[in-house]
Amino acid sequence: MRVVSGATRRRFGLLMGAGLVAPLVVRAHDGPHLVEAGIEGFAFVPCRLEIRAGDTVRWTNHDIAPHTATDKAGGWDTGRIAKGESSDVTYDAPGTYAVFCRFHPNMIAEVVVEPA
Ligand SMILES: [Cu+2]
Repeated sequence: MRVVSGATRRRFGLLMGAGLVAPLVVRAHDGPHLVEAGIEGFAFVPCRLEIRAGDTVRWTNHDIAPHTATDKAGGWDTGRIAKGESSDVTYDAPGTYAVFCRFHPNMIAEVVVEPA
């Protein structure tokens, strides 16, 4: 898994102002995508992502507290994501990943990676 930490999420205010929330992703086979996933109110929003192999998820923390998005099986980890920052993870291997926050283990989500 490729991880790029610390990318600043400059459009955060704009997107929140427009009231946009990262949707559940359902789409056809049309190449790799960048999928937005939020962390807010000590929760992953949405708490379930359905993507294709090769897609990248941009995990963005909208909380004041730092969070992580971490594979329960240990395969990948965003590392610490500060307020307003993002970490990109590219998912190459199909499978279902149980996700939690290392700082707040009660925060859980699921990433389902379908074959490309
Ligand atoms: Cu957390």
